[in-house]
Amino acid sequence: MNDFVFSQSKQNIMRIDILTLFPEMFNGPFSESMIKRAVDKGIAEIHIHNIRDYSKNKHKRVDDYAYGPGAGMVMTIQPVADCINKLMSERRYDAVIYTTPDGERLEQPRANHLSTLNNLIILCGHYKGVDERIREKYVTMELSIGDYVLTGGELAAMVISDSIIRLIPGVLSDETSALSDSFQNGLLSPPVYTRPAEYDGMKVPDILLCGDDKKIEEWRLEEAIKRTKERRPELLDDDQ
Ligand code: 6GU
Repeated sequence: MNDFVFSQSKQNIMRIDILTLFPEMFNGPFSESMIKRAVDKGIAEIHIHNIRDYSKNKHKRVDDYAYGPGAGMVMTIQPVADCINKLMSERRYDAVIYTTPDGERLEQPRANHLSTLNNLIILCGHYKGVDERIREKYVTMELSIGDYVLTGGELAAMVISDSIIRLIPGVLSDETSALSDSFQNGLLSPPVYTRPAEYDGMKVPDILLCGDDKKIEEWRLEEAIKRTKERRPELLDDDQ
């Protein structure tokens, strides 16, 4: 087995095991930026498992024709079950997530909840999906990242992992910044500006230069509400 491991430390940290047919896809995104920092700091561990390594088929096959008429390949049970069983014999998992367009849509409250857990498995769907019996026996949560179809569940697994890991305390340099994200208060974010105060005739709103933090916070909230009304009015309809 040549599973890749993105990790530094072993203690009391978020562990995500990702089962995929395309392990190389994870090298770039998980070796950069925020996720890399979380791994380097020992806050998160990400283990990528190549499902093909677990195949007992002599050609290392991991898929087969769907029963019934029509085209389409289905991920077979054996390699996926063997990989999940091995992991489950080593530690307790809080959730086994399957990425699929027919899953529940990932939204901020779900990411918040997942970020409080310790051990997660993410199974990346491919082809026409995995044999239904894997879903029945092992999967506890089926997630989609939106109403469009991707080639496979890998990009979705990266999106899910990123949305979770950035919320773990100590990952973002300014811990409060995750709390002021769009969606955390049910609103989109207000506009932001940095120096210079004037560029090519375009000015920063005067209020941001007034020095009164309370006034600026009020302005930001107004702008956030205005932006949410204009762009995503349905966010304001809900319970708040
Ligand atoms: Cl989780 N998988 C695939 N293949 N497509 C998707 C998706 C997942 N979420 C949105 N589109």
